[in-house]
Amino acid sequence: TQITLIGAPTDIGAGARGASMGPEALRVAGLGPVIEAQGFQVKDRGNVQGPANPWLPPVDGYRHLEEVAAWNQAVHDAVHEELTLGRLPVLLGGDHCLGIGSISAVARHCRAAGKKLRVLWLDAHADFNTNTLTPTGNTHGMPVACLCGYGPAAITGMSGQTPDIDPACIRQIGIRSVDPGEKRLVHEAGLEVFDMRYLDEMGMRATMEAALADLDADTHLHVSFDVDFLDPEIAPGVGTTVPGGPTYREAQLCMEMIADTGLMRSLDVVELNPAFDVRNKTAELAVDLIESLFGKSTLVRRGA
Ligand code: DIR
Ligand code: MN
Ligand code: MN
Ligand code: MN
Repeated sequence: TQITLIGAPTDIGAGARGASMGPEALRVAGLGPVIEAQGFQVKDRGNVQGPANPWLPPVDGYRHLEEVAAWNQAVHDAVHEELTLGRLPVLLGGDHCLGIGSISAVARHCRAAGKKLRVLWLDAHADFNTNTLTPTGNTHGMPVACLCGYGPAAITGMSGQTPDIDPACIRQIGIRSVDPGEKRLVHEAGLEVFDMRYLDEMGMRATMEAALADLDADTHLHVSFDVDFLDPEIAPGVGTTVPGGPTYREAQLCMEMIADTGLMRSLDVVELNPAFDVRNKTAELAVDLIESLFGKSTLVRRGA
């Protein structure tokens, strides 16, 4: 498999400025060479372009909807092109609103190729807000809802069909911050959420076994990795920290179990915010975890 890095330097959907510096911080932390060292060919196609962040208050419950749509279209086009060429796209965000463009492209590709889709959403947040439920108007809190058909026309149905994905294909892991209205909609849509309480009670191994159950060779596995998934003690470089996330070892196990499936075909790395980081350590941690996601393990392991 060839890997393509796609930068999307924007914080258009976020509540703090600075995620626009994420792609370069990941490159500086050595992302390309680290994936290459796992035996892959890596191409960095540089950054997609989009409008500046006007930093305005919400209109009709959305901040910067027009600009958010433009960034997502650029991401959608780039991700879809790489999938069509048979490559594995790695989206370097940028904030998590870009999951709309990325995953709608994956959904479009899977539909055309007759492949099943499983989306792993690693995040502190459910990202299932709508313009009426959101406390902030920030679209990085809305991508999962938009992909499931709860959103404005500009950023729903980008795959050519609404909803872009069936909520049943999503597994959310690490969730510990859900707004009150958002919580109702999560239950109504029937999202499968492995929240931090589930992780505390069952452990990361049983959680990942459940989240990765019923995959087959025909499944396209997409991983959407919001860096705020990680505990802020180890990953301070994000705009919206929530205490009580997975530890370093738990996160490593999560990534290694995904790698063991051999089914990951696309990846988002989002919400890294160098303005909040300490000597780029969160970027370095993200790269270390991505190394495991692409198959690095301490020793050769047999069986499952
Ligand atoms: C919050 C924060 N639920 C919102 N969401 C974040 O603004 O909708 N998502 N930070 O990653
Ligand atoms: Mn998120
Ligand atoms: Mn988050
Ligand atoms: Mn590693």
